[in-house]
Amino acid sequence: MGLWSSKNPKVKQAQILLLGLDSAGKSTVLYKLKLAKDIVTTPTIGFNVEMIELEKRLSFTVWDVGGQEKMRTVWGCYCERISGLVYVVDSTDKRRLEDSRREFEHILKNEHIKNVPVVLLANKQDVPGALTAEDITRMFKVKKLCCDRNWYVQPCCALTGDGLAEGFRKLTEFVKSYMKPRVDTFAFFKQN
Ligand SMILES: Nc1nc2c(ncn2[C@@H]2O[C@H](COP(=O)(O)OP(=O)(O)O)[C@@H](O)[C@H]2O)c(=O)[nH]1
Ligand SMILES: [Mg+2]
Repeated sequence: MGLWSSKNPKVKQAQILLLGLDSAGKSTVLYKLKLAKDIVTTPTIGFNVEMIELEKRLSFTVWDVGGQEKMRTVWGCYCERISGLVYVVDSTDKRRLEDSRREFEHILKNEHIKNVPVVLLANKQDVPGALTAEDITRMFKVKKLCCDRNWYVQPCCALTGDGLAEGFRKLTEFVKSYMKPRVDTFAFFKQN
């Protein structure tokens, strides 16, 4: 669900959930977007949260929740009030691809994120032999799993930032259309 920012009513705020297995590159994505520079990440214990303004009237609060096995059990707790899901896949980690796919399928079943738009980031495209975005789309059965929502699979390299702007541009477009009817409903209740 979208919320109005208390600081400036003209700036809409959307909660974005950033998920994926540990070491997929979530924190690298977050800090590349936030700081536009390389940082050395350490495994995320718990979560990181950052506000990111990619355009003037829309601000994202991005929740980067740890991807270790024990943290995956609490992913569902972060799903309330989410307007967008970014799921990061390590396109080189073929051994754990099925684990990642299973977790992806599981999180999509959470009732709070029904219809919430999804951008999958096929990360680590700089590594030779990485699976392509098309491979990931097929292997994750994205068309089938996301038939009830807007979705997009973006190849990227979080280290250099290649592909991140495109992926988050798509997310912005989806989030705007996801929030619109909810904002209209809110306005209706205020008037009546
Ligand atoms: N080659 C390569 N390594 C990456 C990329 N993105 C992240 N990494 C590395 O993958 C490791 C895990 O990244 P991190 O962001 O901590 O993953 P997280 O556990 O999902 O938050 C780190 O050593 C990163 O430098 C990428 O696009 N290409
Ligand atoms: Mg992390």
